[in-house]
Amino acid sequence: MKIVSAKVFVCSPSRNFVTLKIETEEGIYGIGDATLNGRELAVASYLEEHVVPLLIGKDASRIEDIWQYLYRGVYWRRGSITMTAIAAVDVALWDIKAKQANMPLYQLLGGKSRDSVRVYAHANGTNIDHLIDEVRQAQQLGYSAIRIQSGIPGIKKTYGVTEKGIKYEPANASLPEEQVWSTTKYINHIENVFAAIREEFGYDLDLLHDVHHRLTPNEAAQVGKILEKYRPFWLEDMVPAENQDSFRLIRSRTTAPLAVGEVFNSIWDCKTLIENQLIDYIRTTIVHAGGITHLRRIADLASLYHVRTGFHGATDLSPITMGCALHFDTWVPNFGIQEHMPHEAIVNDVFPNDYHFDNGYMHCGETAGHGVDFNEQLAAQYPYKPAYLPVNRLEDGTLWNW
Ligand code: GCO
Ligand code: MG
Repeated sequence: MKIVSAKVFVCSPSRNFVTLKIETEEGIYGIGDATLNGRELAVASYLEEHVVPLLIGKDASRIEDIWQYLYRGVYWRRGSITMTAIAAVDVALWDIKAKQANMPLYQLLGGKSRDSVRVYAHANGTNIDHLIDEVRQAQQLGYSAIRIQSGIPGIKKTYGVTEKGIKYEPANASLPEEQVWSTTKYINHIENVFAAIREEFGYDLDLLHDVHHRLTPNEAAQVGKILEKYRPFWLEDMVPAENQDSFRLIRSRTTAPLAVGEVFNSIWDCKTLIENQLIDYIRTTIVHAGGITHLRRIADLASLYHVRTGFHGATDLSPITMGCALHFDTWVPNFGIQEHMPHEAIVNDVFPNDYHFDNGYMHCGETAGHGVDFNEQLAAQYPYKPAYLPVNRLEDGTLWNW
């Protein structure tokens, strides 16, 4: 199973994606996602300049050894660029191994632990009435878990709230858009949002909410205390988590379940949080945290401490990551929930896949491999476009977390 070629593709069918294709002497190929929103070309260049030359001639079946070679063997460890590049290689190699075994990926991981994967939808309202409509629409599609985000009076643009009907995350052409944040306005409003949704829909629906790293630990504890009576399924990214100890303060003051980790890239980013049972859900993804090989270690560590998975699944992760996540979710014993934000039709044309949604659940397919392919010819019609996520400032102009 000698690797004879590894190629990197950057395309933009409605948004940017970086894709790695590894081919073996036997003609079996594997596909990996290497997309890091707003920093796409850094990963593409890391792969092209520093990883592809090391892969040629290596045995594609030695997934673990290649992982260690790219992690330990590089001296400069971790970081989102490195770990995304490693993930792309790892996923492509798992794809090859599963194709060689003529099995869907979940079989190689250990087989099914469940029949289908529960996913949560996004309901984004410019105001509470609009949010109620969005929640109702999601409920009608069969979702029983819905993330609720609402515009905040007095704040022009709020994270997660896009124009009506547009589900995908903003990544602006040209330079980053600057937005304004007020914690006071948010805290004054968020209880109204939960109260209104509970009043309208009752308590059968699981409600999730993403604070997107905006609060201090003490503010997060206040929000947890305010919202816990509305029984959220989780409160996500209440604070930035570089300082994992921040969660001790939040945890000691509220029973609201906590989710974190979409920006983590290694087991070291979540070790303290998991070992001290400071969180309930770990959101670290295959694409940004070293692939299946590394995420499996994180999930196993988490399982010792009653922490469940709740993988990031926004549309800036390509269908390759979604396909792999669904195989992983189908196997992983300590599964919690999976984020679902459907890709646009053109994205599914560029990345033909065999997974499907049905009534609040997703199902991975039975195709050998991870079940997602890449249409190079079609992708070539959508060249890369520079795009950035917004940045945030406080009302006095201080740069804040977006
Ligand atoms: C989520 C995330 C995303 C991120 C996006 C950044 O919970 O889905 O917060 O929406 O903002 O992935 O590129
Ligand atoms: Mg999030």
